[in-house]
Amino acid sequence: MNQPHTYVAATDNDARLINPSGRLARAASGDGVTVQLTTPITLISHILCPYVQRAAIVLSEKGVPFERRDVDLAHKPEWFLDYSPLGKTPVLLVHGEAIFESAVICEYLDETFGPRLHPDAPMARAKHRAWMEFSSSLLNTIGSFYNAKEADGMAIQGRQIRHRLEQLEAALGTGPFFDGSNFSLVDAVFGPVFRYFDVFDAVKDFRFFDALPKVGAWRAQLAKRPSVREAVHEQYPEQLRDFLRARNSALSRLV
Ligand SMILES: N[C@@H](CCC(=O)N[C@@H](CS)C(=O)NCC(=O)O)C(=O)O
Repeated sequence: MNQPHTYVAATDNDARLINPSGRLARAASGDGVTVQLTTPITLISHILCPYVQRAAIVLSEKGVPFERRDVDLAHKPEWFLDYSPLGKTPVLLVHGEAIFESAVICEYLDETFGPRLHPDAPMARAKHRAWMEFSSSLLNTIGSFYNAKEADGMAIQGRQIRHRLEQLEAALGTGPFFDGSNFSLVDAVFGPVFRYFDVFDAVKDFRFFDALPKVGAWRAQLAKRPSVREAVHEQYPEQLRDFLRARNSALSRLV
């Protein structure tokens, strides 16, 4: 892993932050600055964590090689807690420095490596950030759905999921991505959200996506995207099913 890699950073400053002693050169084509890196980027991960997947998708969209190190969140190692003040994955290690919080990691990567995934206009960018936050809230609701102890509670959370998906339907344009033809950070954070439903669908027809053509089409687009597909291990569906079975929840009894 100590082979030098060449990356394209957005600005000279970003390139120096990534590798203070690296050689900088203007990219021959287009904007950006090439920088030689000798320090690998490490994504401290958990096999099922949707927030980790966000970072893995962004790294992949930008063609940045990285090493993934999975931790057992049930038995957090000391070195992990040193890097992660909240004890959560993901953590991105860059040149020995740790960044925690997935949205912050995504923004850092977007400011540092091309191509830009956020829109240029401040208003559009603010809206994209807001929908990223919406995806975090939807992930929390999905967690409440699969953790609900009784069927009634699960049904309440299921209605909340449906409501959120209806809100998304109203916010979407003509596609294929959230921002038309551009794959953006919003797509990167919704890929892991939709992945849950592939496993839920195999358990029962919850009809979450009925009569939501735009959300359905977006979900299908993201499921095909290589960066989204490759953000998890091949055994992910079985691993998620095992995890759901072990929740001792209403959903566990159906899995
Ligand atoms: N706001 C955080 C959420 C990360 C998060 O909740 N990670 C979960 C795994 S998916 C975690 O590490 N949980 C362990 C714990 O809370 O103890 C982010 O966006 O990075």
